[in-house]
Amino acid sequence: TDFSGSWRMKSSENFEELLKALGVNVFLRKIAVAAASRPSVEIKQQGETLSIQTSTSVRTTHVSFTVGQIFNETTVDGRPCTSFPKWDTDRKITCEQTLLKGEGPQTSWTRELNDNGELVLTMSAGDVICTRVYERE
Ligand code: R12
Repeated sequence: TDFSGSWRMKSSENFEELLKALGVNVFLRKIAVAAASRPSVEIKQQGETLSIQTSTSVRTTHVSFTVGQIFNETTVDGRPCTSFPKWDTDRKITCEQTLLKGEGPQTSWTRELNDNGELVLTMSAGDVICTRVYERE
């Protein structure tokens, strides 16, 4: 599996509900939802190591990790966490997050290359699941 490439989002479900579940206030939610409607995602993969840059007008994140190894990132609402990415199948990575401090719902994400060559990102907070589908640019 090679996630490498430039990706454009084609659909998003439940992103605002996800932020709500994380306790993000309505003001920041509206700004985040607007910004996150047109993200640009750049992935570089070499073997089991991925580098993912996600850019929006209000926030750009960059993570680099090796599947099977714990790394530091932030939750989608910006709280520092440790993350443990694993292969779920040979085309899907599941990553459980643990907050460094404070309380909050359990969060995780998954990234999968589906049969149509699309990248499917899910982000969960408690029982709320946001699904975002990307196609190659
Ligand atoms: C908060 C502050 C900001 C945001 C939130 C809380 C905005 C977050 C954004 C996230 C985008 C995620 C994407 C994910 C993906 C684009 C814009 C929520 C700036 O306190 O598709 O991979 C300051």
